[in-house]
Amino acid sequence: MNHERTNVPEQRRGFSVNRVSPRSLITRGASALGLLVVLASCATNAPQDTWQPKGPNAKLIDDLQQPVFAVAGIVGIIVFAVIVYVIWRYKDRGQPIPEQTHGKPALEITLTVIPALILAVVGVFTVRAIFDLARTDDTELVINVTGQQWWWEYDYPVQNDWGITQPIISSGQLVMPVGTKVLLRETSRDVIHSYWIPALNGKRDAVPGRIHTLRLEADEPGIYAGQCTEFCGLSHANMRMEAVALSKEDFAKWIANQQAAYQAPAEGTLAKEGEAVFLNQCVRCHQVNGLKRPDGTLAIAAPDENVWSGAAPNLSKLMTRNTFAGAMFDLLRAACRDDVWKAESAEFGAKYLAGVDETCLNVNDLRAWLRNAPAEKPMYANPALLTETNGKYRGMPNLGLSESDIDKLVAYLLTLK
Ligand code: HEC
Ligand SMILES: [Cu+2]
Repeated sequence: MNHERTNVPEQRRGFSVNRVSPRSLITRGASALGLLVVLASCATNAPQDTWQPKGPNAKLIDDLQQPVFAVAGIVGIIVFAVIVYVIWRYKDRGQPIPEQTHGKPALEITLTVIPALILAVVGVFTVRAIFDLARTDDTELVINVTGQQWWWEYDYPVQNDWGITQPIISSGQLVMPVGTKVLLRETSRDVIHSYWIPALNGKRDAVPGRIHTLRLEADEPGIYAGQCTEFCGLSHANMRMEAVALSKEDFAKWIANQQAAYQAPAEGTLAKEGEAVFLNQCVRCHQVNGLKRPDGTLAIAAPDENVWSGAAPNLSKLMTRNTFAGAMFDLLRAACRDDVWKAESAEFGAKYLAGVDETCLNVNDLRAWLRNAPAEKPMYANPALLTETNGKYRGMPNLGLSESDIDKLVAYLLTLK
């Protein structure tokens, strides 16, 4: 039975054969661009690649996502192939409308049961993985992790088995032993953040007033990069972190050093002058354990009176880490940093534990930070707030230091290791 639209497809066919329509040009351009974008994502050295698990927790997730991705991919290809076939096979060529029927119970039931079965199987394995990832009873080491705008603080509570006899507070790099079930206890001091080291596990939100746990375990010594994955304000993109896995022996050395007593710089050195500047300018926010005032009293930082989140990084062992300001900047110059990052796992620990010295210090970025931190890391969308602080800052303020004070401070900071 013919109907009135019979001649329309003829016209369309003629049109598309004779010349390329602007619309199909756009389609082709968009597909080419899409392909380019997809290809651009094929990096061989991508430290945050979720397809390269480096520990049992991430492996558990990967073992789930590989087969599911394959099954979903096959189903997807079949569905697309059928759609393309149906579009081509039944396209309007002016043929009569076929006999109209309603329903096909056998087919409908089959097409409901097959996906339900696939999802049920995927579901069983997923639920099992969720429970395995939520285990806390086999924990061997606990590290408290606190997010704030825009850096992470690590606090190692006393654990005699690991030689941690006094709490260790650090930032930027989470140092952990390999082959150990580490449990992070996460919280936040301001807004919601999310902790994510793709090579070691999935994400876990850090929420104010709550403690969320996240298992981490690394198979090999090395540095595993990550970043905050819950939008948390202006410098969200600059809130990075690195997990550093050390052999158990190297971890013990790291622990011992973190608890080692403060070494005041020798009298008459530039570093000693830097210590005095530090006492004047910095100690109201930054704790350096064991640092004493000229009158012999311990200098205790009061970040809660000066910073909105109530905390600033503990700088006691600053030069034992490779990064600063939420792992946004390297403390090591590029060549020295490459040397650590690309070290064979057997040599990695010794290189990492060497810390930062004068020749390897990324002095430019550190000086720029001390000169004017908010210019290096955006802290306020509204610059007016930089001066109108109510006595409290969001991040590190611009302290208007002189270049000679910065010289002294850099010399002093280099002794903190
Ligand atoms: C009003 C409080 C405040 C004062 C005063 C202050 N800072 Fe900071 N500082 C911070 C905060 C907050 C951060 C974390 C900022 C970030 O990472 O976004 C920080 C970060 C740093 C870092 C990076 C540490 C790390 O591990 O990431 C260094 C180094 C530093 N400050 C040195 C100094 C020095 C030296 C002085 C004195 C000249 C000083 N700060 C004064 C609040 C302060
Ligand atoms: Cu964040």
